[in-house]
Amino acid sequence: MTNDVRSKSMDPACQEMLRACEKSGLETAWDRLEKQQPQCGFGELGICCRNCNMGPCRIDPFGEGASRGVCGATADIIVARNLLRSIAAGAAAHSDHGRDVAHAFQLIVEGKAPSYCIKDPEKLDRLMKEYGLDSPALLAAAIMNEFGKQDGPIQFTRRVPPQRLELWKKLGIDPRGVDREIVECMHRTHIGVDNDYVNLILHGLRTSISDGWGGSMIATELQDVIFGTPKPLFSEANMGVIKPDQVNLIVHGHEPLLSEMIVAAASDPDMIELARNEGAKGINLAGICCTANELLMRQGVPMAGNFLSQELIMATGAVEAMVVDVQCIMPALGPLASCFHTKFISTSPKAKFPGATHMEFHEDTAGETAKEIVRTAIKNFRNRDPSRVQIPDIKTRCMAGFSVEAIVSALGGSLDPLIEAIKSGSIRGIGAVVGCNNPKITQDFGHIGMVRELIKNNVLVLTTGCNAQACAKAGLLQPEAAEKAGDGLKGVCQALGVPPVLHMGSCVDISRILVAAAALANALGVDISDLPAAGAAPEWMSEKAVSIGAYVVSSGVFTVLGTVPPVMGSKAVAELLTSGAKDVVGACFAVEPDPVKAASLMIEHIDSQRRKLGLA
Ligand code: XCC
Ligand code: SF4
Repeated sequence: MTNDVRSKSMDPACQEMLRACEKSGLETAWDRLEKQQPQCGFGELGICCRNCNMGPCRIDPFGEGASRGVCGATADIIVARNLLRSIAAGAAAHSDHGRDVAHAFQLIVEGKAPSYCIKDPEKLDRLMKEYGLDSPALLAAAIMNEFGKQDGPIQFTRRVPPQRLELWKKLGIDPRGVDREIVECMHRTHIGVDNDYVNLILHGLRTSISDGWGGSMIATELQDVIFGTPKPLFSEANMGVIKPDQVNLIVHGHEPLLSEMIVAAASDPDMIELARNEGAKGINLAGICCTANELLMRQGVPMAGNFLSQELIMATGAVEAMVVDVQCIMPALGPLASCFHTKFISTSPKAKFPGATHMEFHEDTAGETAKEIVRTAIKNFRNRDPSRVQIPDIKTRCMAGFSVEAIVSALGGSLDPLIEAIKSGSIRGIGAVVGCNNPKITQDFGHIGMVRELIKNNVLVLTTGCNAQACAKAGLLQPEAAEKAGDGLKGVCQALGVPPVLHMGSCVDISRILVAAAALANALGVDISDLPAAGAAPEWMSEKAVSIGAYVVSSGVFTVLGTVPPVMGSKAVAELLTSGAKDVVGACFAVEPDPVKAASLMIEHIDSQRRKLGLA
């Protein structure tokens, strides 16, 4: 059985909890994946269609049965349409998050969200200047307007190098507002509309750009304005951050609008007093998924784990409340919470769960709701059954907070030292490694295998999302991890006192990586596609990751995927994504489940880019 647990996760804390779950008969995602075997082959290949009620239709991948749906759609059409719908869903998730932040920003500016304030007025000024506006109210209105903009362009897309913008315009993929692009995805994939796979995919790229350089970037920028732009700081990661003698409140999901308020409420002296009266030593807050990343980056709140850790964290029996908002929250948490004293609390009107207590969160009453939630957790402390508590004593120190602004200031005020290090070859190139966990891959194995290989080969790694948490747990976010890097990268990291893997935030903060790439390309006078850089999502699973992959490639960055996307049922679409796209947007995808081989692909690409730039 030990072996089995090792094949599920390489995180020792998760392994311990997997064993505990097995012993007490608690079901996890890994068990459910097993029960799904064999998974639907048509679905895996992307060749089933339910877009109208003449169907469902499916194409025979062996060429012996049906080669067209009832309407005549081929595998190429069906695969491309399905891909477009995934991009639409992913872009919608990120951008709806961005919209919520923009809406909160508007309320703050209007004085209608008293629990919030503006923590980074300098960034606010920079944004007003970028928009050519002279008041926060006008900026708020202009940004709200971006989402539904009918004719484009959206302001932040103007951050790309001029070559890239020209290319997007030439291809007709310089996006309009993300809402319009998403609606058009749904329209085009309706029966009998767009049936040209190239045309479909081009619109997918356009939609994804309106996410990366639109909705997601708006989320990042305004979150920085409201909650502060991250600066380097230290914290801890993994389940050992859960404290046996305190009220443990775990925040999970994505939007800091809620979780920042909970941080504030949990440090309120009245609340701490209340916790003491209930027999606890204090209130302990920790995060999961991107909520964890957001709170770590700005507040140094420790991270309990990444996506596949969520059930195992609840299974420690030491969680008084798990508070969630949106995205990547398993509905399995409801039934699991009922096996313990844990209160599973949903907060978003958009996301309710069976077995959850709903405590709805609104900007104007945010502070009060947060206190109510914290109080609920505290009151639940007495219900904890100590005989059922098992907390793996495993945690790792980590350094985070690397916003672009923080990186520039660590470099002494400009990107020049980084450019020099790249030119001299001490830094061979940049690898952006991001994305989820997926039980189809041993948890964190894809992330860690790849990142270790990259830094060993002097590739500076930028990370966000669940990859960042995997790296944190594995000790790769400590300055001492420079020891594991090649000599060149090691020297640079040691001189600056930073780790070889820079944590840039949550998944919407991949926009920070885009901004950094654009700034580097602009400084070198080249396009993003000319940079010695590559991206990867070794364990991706969500539709958001599909949109991310699409906008990263559209921006000109070669990207390796560790789990196979459901496009293999169409040779034409697979070929377009893994090679043809290179001639269109100057970058393409590769699929490579082996993390070390995938890292080699990235390094090969970086080396060939270096040669093209005339660098040794
Ligand atoms: Fe979700 Fe953002 Fe994926 Fe992690 S990396 S599983 S999307 S939390 Ni975004
Ligand atoms: Fe079948 Fe075409 Fe309808 Fe899809 S749109 S379900 S392929 S008939």
